[in-house]
Amino acid sequence: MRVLNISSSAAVDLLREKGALDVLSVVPGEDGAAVAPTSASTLGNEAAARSWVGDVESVPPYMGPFSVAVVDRDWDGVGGGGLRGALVKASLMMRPGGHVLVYSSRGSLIDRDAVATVVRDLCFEVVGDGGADGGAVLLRVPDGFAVPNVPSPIKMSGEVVAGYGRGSRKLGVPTANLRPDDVASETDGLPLGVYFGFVRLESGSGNDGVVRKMVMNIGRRPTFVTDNGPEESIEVHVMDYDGGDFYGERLAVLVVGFLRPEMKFDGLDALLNRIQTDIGMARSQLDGDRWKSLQDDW
Ligand code: RBF
Ligand code: MG
Repeated sequence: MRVLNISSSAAVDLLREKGALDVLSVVPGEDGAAVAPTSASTLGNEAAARSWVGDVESVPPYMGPFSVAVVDRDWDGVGGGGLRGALVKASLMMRPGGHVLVYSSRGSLIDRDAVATVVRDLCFEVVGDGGADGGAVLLRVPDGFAVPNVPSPIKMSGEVVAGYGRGSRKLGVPTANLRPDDVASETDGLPLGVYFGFVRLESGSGNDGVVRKMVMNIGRRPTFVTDNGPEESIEVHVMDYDGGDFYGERLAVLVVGFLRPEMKFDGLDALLNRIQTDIGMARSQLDGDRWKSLQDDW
């Protein structure tokens, strides 16, 4: 079990005593310093305690995924993005079924509703608080990254319309944009961000009856659009498909999981990199026991 410790090193001994194999502690300091092993092995096969010098937002994704994260809201390593920044970053590195414990080493109350608001657009459910005294709040990543707080899977169907810039094909991640009105009742209230599930053509000449895997972005594309955009777009990338576009046809979509909020990336490369990660995560979830059986049955 790999643990991300965003609190003082006092927690490390306890975590290892409780069986954590590998604890990565975020230690405030100059960003980007190499990971310093404090035990003989850093391979994850033996108990190891490592430190990342910098704040949590600079922890490289390859150091995860984590089953547990411990977040002291008052720890310097939480960084400039505050609790929100730390929880966004943690959410990008957690395994499904993993837990995040949020507490305050200064003994301040952690308000459950306030934390729920902070994580509203992250793949966490608030599963409890750390006691009646409000000392901590516990978050959980749903099994299979199931969409939190709404009954899922979510089935929707929409006509494919022209996107804004038709840029996604050039980017190497072609997307079919669903007409927002067609899916408004199903997407209403869902946070902006990246979802995954299955897709099939409902009609049209290219209808081969095949159900494919998909990732879907609901959002305003803040990496490219700065004026908040005219309208949310609902873009479906059909995985393992290199046929033509679907303009004018209808797609049936089954949304099963949610990966992350929509984010403003530092340029195209960073966005494309993350989209490849999204696709990889979606693929491994959709091939797993939890979702696979849905593929042919919806
Ligand atoms: N655009 C963003 O600005 N931020 C994102 O986090 C983001 N995530 C995406 C994830 C996926 C899986 C896909 C297919 C698209 C995403 N986009 C995102 C939209 C992307 O900017 C868009 O596809 C291109 O601008 C072409 O319209
Ligand atoms: Mg498109």
